[in-house]
Amino acid sequence: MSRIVTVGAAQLGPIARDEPRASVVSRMLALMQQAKGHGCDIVAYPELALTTFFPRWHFTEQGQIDAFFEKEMPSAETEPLFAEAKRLDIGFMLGYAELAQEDGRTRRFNTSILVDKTGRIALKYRKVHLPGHADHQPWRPFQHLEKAYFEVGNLGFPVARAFGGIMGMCICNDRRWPETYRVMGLQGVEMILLGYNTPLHNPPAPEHDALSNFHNQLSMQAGAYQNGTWVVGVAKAGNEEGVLHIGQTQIIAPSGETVAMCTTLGDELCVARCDLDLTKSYKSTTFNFAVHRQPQAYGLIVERKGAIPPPE
Ligand code: CDT
Repeated sequence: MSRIVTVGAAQLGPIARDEPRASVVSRMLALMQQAKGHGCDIVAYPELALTTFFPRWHFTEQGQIDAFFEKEMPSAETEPLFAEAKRLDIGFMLGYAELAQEDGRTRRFNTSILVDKTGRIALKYRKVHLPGHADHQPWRPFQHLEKAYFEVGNLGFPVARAFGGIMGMCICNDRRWPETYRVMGLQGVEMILLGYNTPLHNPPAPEHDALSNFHNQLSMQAGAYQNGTWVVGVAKAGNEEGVLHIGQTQIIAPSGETVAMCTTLGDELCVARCDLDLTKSYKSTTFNFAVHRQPQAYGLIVERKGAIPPPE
């Protein structure tokens, strides 16, 4: 048996602060058309795909921040993505900054949506693991103010039946956390789509810089293997407003092996025919959770308050 979903991972090169959304959308449409040419069922874009990675700057005016957010989806500017995808009979995953009116107040999330081939939003996810800091830290060469500009996502890690399988999403820093994959793994996820903006330089820990690409691989390949799922990681890459970002957009099989990877730091598509049935041999043997997981024997140290003594 095989259940093939052909995926195009659509890496974007840098987006300038003053690049209009219409220009970014036309770059994305070009990649979507390429993906269709390769027979893709889905094209996946990076985190915050419509604008530059704005949390690198400290803004004091809320209006300046909100200019990077989408108040509706689709909007006049993003509708061409929905229209072209429907015309081409292709689905897509899109990351964007979401401004929502919810619980009687304005809320801001780092969000991604999975749109099926009919143009319906089949799944929505709001980033849980927000990296960086909430206060302006002038000592840094660039800021990482996600904790100031976004709330922690309030949707959990949902999965949905779409494209003939069980699909999930996460966003950037989420990929470094085993909980991300395991929560979806426990729901039977077969493909996780994720976008990222990862600076090569980590100001609080420059000793990690030389390992940025390795840590990217390590996290996603481990997440795929340990949960028997496909993982599709899509970068916004290159030198964006003076900050270098890693590329390595890639598609990873449930074996943990990378089967396709971009080789540039610009707009580039890599494609793989992903057989969702390849998840089965992992989910039914080594990582058969029902048989081998021992949750009753975990919980203890991490959940018992005070189990880890404070430092002397
Ligand atoms: N966008 C985002 O989440 N970036 C973070 C930077 C963290 S620095 C280690 C990431 O995890 O790639």
